[in-house]
This record gives sequence, C-alpha cells and structure tokens, in this order.
Amino acid sequence: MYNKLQYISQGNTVEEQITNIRKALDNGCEWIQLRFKTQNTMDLFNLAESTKILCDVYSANYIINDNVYLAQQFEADGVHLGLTDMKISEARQILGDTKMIGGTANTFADIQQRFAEQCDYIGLGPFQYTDTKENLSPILGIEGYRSILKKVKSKKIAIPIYAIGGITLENIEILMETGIYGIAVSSLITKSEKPKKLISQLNEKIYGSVTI
Ligand code: TZP
Ligand code: MG
Repeated sequence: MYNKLQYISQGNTVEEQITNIRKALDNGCEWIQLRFKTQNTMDLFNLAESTKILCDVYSANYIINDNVYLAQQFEADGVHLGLTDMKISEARQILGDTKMIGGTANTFADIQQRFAEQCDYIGLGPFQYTDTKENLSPILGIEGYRSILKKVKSKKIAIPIYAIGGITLENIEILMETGIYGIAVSSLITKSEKPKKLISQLNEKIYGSVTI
C-alpha cells in the first residue's frame, strides 16, 4: 500500500532543505519528494545524497522532482514528473519497473494519459492558490476534484491520486470524500510550529477517511 501523505521539500539553500526534510521525517512523515530548483550541480548532488541518507535512516520513501538521472544516480525510490518534464515512458525506460514514477495532472485527460503511460501515482492539482509553485496550472477547487474523480471512477481508472496545492488541515476531509487517495503538502509542514501534532492530525484525517 502506498503511503497517503507526501512531503514536498522546500528551501532556498541546501541547509534549509535539509532542515525541512529532517523536520518532516522526525515528526512522522514517511514519504519525501525532494524538490529543489537550482542549476548548481554540486548543491543538487549534496542534497540528493543527504536526502538519500536521511530517508534510509528513517526508512522513508524517497522520490526526486523532475530529475530522472539524479534519481538514478542517488538511488532514490523514484521520480515525480510535471506536465512539461520528461515523458513517463522515457523515465520508465531509464529507471525500470522497480522504481516509482509519479506524474502531475491538472485535468481528467492528463490522468488518462498518465495512466496509459503506466505512471504509478498522480498528483492532481492545484486545489487552490499557493505561492510554493510558480506558473500554477488552473486552480481546480473542490468542484474540479469532484468532477474529475467522478470520471476516474466511471472509467475505472485505478491509480492512486493525491491532492496537491494549498492543502490545509481544514480541507482534507472534503478532498478525501471526492475519492482521492492521499495528499501532498509542502508549506503546511514547512511552516508548522507544532509539526508532530500537525502530522499526526494529518494522518488521522487522511487514514480515517473514505477512499476508493
Ligand atoms: N505542484 C502543484 S502545487 C505545488 C506543486 C509542487 C506546491 C504545493 O505546495 P503547498 O505549499 O502545499 O501549497
Ligand atoms: Mg517539474
């Protein structure tokens, strides 16, 4: 069974990133997506390696955003690919069948395509506005999720779908009721002053809800 909670890392420097990743792991998060926007190869290598070590220590699932070769080189458990990143099929050829490949979707058509390409899970969003990501796709809102998940169900597309973008404790229940499998959050955990309590509340809400 896939974990239902993913922490998407945040931070402008390697140090900030590591602090935030450690914060998520230390407080009970078992799945990290390393997301770091830099062109500095040494920083990327340092971060990918340190995150690998940390995730191994905590037995956490480790995936890397965008960069398939980095994931391969640092033995991550997989990658997460956006709509304009490498194609899922190409990533699959490079990483093989044992690695996890996640893909972003903003529409039902994106989900259909990514499912056909044998993606392992989908990050569907954004739910609402967030300043964590630039160039956001159109915001879906709760109605967007309801309508997309209805189509997913009726077409019997069996793939774990995670809600992403501006998720807070307050909107998890209504999101889970649409049939999503789990959630991916960044600032909620990064900015939390009581991360242990937050992550336990998140898990309670996510695992306590109805799923497909
Ligand atoms: N892709 C769509 S929204 C988003 C990404 C990476 C950021 C989600 O971050 P937050 O802080 O949980 O809104
Ligand atoms: Mg990307």
